[in-house]
Amino acid sequence: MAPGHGLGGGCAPAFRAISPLWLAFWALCAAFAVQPAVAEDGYDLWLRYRSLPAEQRAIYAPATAQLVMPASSPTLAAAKSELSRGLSGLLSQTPANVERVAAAGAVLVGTPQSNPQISQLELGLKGLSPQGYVIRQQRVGDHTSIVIAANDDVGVLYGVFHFLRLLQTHQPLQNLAISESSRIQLRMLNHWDNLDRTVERGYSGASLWDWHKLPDYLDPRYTDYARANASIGINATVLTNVNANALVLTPAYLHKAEALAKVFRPYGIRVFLTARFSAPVEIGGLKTADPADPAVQKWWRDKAAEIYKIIPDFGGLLVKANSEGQPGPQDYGRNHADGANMLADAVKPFGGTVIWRAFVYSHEQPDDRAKQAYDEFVPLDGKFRDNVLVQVKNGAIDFQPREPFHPLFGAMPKTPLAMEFQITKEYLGFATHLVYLGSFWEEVLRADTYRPRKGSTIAKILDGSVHNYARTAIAGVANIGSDRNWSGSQFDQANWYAFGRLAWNPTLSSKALAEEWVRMTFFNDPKFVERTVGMMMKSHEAVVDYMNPLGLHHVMGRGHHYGPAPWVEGGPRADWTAVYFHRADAKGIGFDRTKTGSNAVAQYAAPIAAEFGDLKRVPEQFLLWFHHVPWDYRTRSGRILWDELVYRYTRGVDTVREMSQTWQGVASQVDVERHAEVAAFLKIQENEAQWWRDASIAYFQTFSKRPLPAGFAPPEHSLDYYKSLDFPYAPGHH
Ligand code: GCW
Repeated sequence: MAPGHGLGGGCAPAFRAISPLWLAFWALCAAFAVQPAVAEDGYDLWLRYRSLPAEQRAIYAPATAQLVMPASSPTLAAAKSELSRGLSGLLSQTPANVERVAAAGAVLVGTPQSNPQISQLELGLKGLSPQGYVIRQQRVGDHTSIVIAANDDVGVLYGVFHFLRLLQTHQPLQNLAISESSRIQLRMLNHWDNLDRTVERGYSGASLWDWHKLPDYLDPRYTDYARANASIGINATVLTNVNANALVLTPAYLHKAEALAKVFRPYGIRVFLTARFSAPVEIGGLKTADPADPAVQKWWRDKAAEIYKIIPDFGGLLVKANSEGQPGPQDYGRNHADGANMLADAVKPFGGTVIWRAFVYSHEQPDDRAKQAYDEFVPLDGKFRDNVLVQVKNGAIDFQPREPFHPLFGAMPKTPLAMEFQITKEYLGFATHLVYLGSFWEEVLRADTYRPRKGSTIAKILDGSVHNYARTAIAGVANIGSDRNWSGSQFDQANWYAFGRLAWNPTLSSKALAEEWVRMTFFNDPKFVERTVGMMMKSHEAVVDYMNPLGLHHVMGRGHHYGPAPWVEGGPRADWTAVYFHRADAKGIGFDRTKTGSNAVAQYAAPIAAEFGDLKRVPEQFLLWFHHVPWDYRTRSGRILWDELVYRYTRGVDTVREMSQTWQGVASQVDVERHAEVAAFLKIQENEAQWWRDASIAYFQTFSKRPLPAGFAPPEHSLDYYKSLDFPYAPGHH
């Protein structure tokens, strides 16, 4: 039986069609006590150290027979235990510990301080970033050894994970000469986890943080969470929701956070918390939270001192202020810089950072919501303290299936800007739609802002090279919860994985990352990898097609954001409706953001503004994002707009169907448990893609008044039917 495969995966697939034979074969397997492998529920993530095929073991085992790795710190001990765990799982051997390199086949691991052998080698450690590392195969004395070395212990841990990845993905060890430096300093997860263990926009169970049992009970999952994050280079975690609860800053909760920080520390992960701007009133007994008030400033200074006494390496505070009802400095006539700077001054003596979110749109502001963050923040450039970062979502609206990059990137040269991606799939079908986000993030990271000149990609802005930012950061809104598979679905693990790897190096290829992940998480067979990665790589385009083709956006169900609802109108504010964004009428559809409309295009650098603002040149994927286009407008395919919309909606559904078939086709190469879960979810996705297509077509047809192009099936139900669907208990909505 293939290693790591359940019984169903191991028995010959050809028999499956012929059921009596299949049954007989199965019985035979059972009779010979072929044990199903450990239940494959996805818990192990990509750190799945199942025994490698004999061929690989024959290569790797001799090369790793001995381990020279003093473990003089908790981080080195964690690294050593991971290496032993990995090697014993992958190679069924635990290397012997040796003091000196006694024979061929040694792995030397450590820093020059922790391992005397490393201090004697010329390894090129000087040029590494903090937490960077090298992995080399080289002569040490008379022997060829593998050296995993770094300047700091966390770098060693990262090097160990990288080395294990090489084995997991069957890479050659000959002449290894890897030198890895991170491009971005703070690589963080943002948990939108509440103190009652609900998770805002969470689709993978309850919060991992069991606040009630903390600090005394430490769920072993906390350690596995830290291992998984360290394996992809994540070095910071914000434990709590940006829609913050001030209670997390009270002593009882700070001690709970301390307990988590202790678990994470050896893995190089620093803990951050969210700060509710009105905390001085809510838990401090003050009458105001005005940042200009000395008593308020003192309260935050004292609070910072208290936090750092409990958690000495506390990372800092993440703040959502004056956005969607959260309190903030504007409540007192102050601006975002006033608010951020007050907190920055409080944490500064302790080396803390304030991360201030730019996801703001005012309550009164009647202007295009897409313009508001830029309008509020650009005038504040240069006004923030040097320990403040401004965190900007990838697009100007809100994590839509596809958005053009946020115009703030490149527009604040004197303020370090951090990226906020959303790993949890709030607008992408939740956990049951297979959508690999790596390709979308790559699209955003490679986008050229032209600020101040051509070649200033988002990746280069984030890594600080364009504007010489002293601080750099990237955040992903986590998709992790208490579900056994962590992320709500097997394939959603790939998004956590790709986020971490891109945070380490935003120029990596999303396809290469998908390949790594598939090999580690499932199986190394080249055909399997090709098919599975192929399915992942078309998944983002598919969801855009069936939900939001041609630049449509914000047409989902109200509140919970589940399913199509382009008819949403009315309610508390226009920019929480769908009609505000698609603007369909008898003439056409789309939001005019050119000079004849809201002129949001003008927030981009001139060459981009010219491209997006020109109906003839705008990339078609953003057509209706920037233009209101007549129904009979001829698109690049030659089809008129209405037909093109129908074509794309339909193509999205067809792609999901193909994905489902691909997955059926690899059934024999995947353990039954995970295969069945993915297959069932793909079926849900196929039905929901059809629903998105049909409901959208039924609705927009009431404006276009055009027939469907020949050969395209009409919606299955009436528009009234789709409108009548109601989901009061859709997950993730609090
Ligand atoms: O995407 C929207 C979500 C809110 C979220 C907000 C934000 C945390 O619907 O649930 O609140 O963005 O990013 O602040």
